[in-house]
Amino acid sequence: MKKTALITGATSGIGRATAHEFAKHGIQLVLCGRRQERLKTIQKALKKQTEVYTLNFDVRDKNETFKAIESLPEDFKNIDILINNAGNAHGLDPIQSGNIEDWDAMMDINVKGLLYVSKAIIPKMIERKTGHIINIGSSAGKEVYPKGNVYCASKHAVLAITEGMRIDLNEYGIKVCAINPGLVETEFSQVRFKGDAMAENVYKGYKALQPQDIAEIIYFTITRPPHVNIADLLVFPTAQASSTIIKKEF
Ligand code: NDP
Ligand code: 8X3
Repeated sequence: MKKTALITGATSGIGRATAHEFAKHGIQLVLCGRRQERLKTIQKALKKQTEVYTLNFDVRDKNETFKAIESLPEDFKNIDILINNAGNAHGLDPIQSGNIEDWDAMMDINVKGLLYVSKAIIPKMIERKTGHIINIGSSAGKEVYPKGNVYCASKHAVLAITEGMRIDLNEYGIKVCAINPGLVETEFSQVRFKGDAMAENVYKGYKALQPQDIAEIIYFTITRPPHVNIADLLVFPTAQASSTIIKKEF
């Protein structure tokens, strides 16, 4: 039977590439994001390959999040695969000069938003005693780097939540996994640096991971046999050895 996947942050980067990868394999999709026009464009591009339903909401707003997920039509209500991907870094500042609005955005989107979406979807997975949750963490969830303070904290929280989910959902046969990329060339740095030209330098001088690389890893993860759960996966570009050690060639 056709599986249904819900992907948050499907309008860009890793989420959008995952939508394309899943569509290629005939997985039915619920695509989420705030940018409605982009959702519609992606839906149109994928409709020959699979059924696509779009949900337009901000994960920071818990009422909007629950309302959107509750509004899913019958054919899309049973989510087999949840990709908790929506998130971003906002700013790169020492803790003493960090912007409180940036801190709020990162904790509200990366941590609380992921919790709200999960809370809306897990009960049906429990009822059906099946499901696969993939949380997109980060190498920043495994180590803290200079000026990364709150973003790193939000991704450390994603890893703690992933472990907690895996423990609590174990008895229901639900698989839970964290995929933790290093540097991936997406709109991530444009968001972090608020459109500043600095964003362009982040991926210069080496080959960063591409969104498609992560999408393929996600697809591999969800296609393991029923007894295999990839629980936690760290992936760097070859040029990257840690958050701060990157071999650049200029
Ligand atoms: P992008 O900026 O390209 O994509 C971010 C996605 O998140 C967009 O689709 C955006 O959609 C969505 N999003 C952001 N804020 C909200 C919100 N408030 N409500 C709903 N959706 C939201 O970045 P990436 O693809 O790189 O990021 C995806 C995930 O991967 C994030 O969790 C990020 O932390 C993580 N990651 C990224 C890495 C990188 O180097 N790029 C490395 C490690 C992890 P819209 O604006 O339409 O709402
Ligand atoms: C995104 C990767 O190194 O910018 O999570 O934090 S990094």
